[in-house]
Amino acid sequence: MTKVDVGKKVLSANEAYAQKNSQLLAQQGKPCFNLISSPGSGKTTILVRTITDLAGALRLGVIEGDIQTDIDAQRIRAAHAPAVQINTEGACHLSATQVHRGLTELPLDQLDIVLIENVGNLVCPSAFELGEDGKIVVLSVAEGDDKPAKYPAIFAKSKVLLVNKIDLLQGGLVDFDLEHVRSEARRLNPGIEIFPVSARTGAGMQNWYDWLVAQARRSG
Ligand SMILES: Nc1nc2c(ncn2[C@@H]2O[C@H](COP(=O)(O)OP(=O)(O)OP(=O)(O)O)[C@@H](O)[C@H]2O)c(=O)[nH]1
Ligand SMILES: [Mg+2]
Repeated sequence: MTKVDVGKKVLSANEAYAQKNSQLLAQQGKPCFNLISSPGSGKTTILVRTITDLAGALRLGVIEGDIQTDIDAQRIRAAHAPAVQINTEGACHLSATQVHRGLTELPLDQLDIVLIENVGNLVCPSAFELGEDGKIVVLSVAEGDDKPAKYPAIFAKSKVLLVNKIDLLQGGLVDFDLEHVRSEARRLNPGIEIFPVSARTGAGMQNWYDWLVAQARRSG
């Protein structure tokens, strides 16, 4: 009986498209980052504030991944940036094939940088390369400071950790030890950049903007 390694084949198809995406982005000189987090950590709020605050300085385009609805793409378009919504219809992560479609639908020649908001999930998206230049993990303080230890893969693979909702730390509304998260994330990934931010108040966001602008300059 012939054995078919289905798992390997699926992964290979994804890898082939990831390579295509990476080549397309390199040809066009556009950096691309993949935002990954649990549902509700604030990915779309961060993107909307970033688009608004960097208007005139950096042109962002967004590929939105959700199981259903185009709510997030609508929020991006309301901030006056182009967005392509992809519905995975149940899948817990975006595939490189879906991202390829997103890249062909975005007006790449009018953009400085492409950001992908992956499906809200701290586990599956970390296993699928999309052809991006790097992953960005978002952890909100309401989720607890044990998350790097419990979900190490995404913290180990990401270029940047955005610790969001730091406004909630005031008044002791949540128990969250930022220094513990810093040391755990650095234990898993010594090179990771860590930016504590509040997409609600804007606190700390300038550090993230400086990093993003530097990535675009490097590619431009
Ligand atoms: N207090 C506070 N709330 C925030 C902050 N950022 C986002 N939120 C709130 O958190 C909730 C979820 O935010 P979203 O931006 O939709 O989160 P998301 O990660 O895009 O969610 P999914 O796309 O469903 O995975 C919303 O009610 C936001 O207003 C923040 O910095 N501080
Ligand atoms: Mg979202």
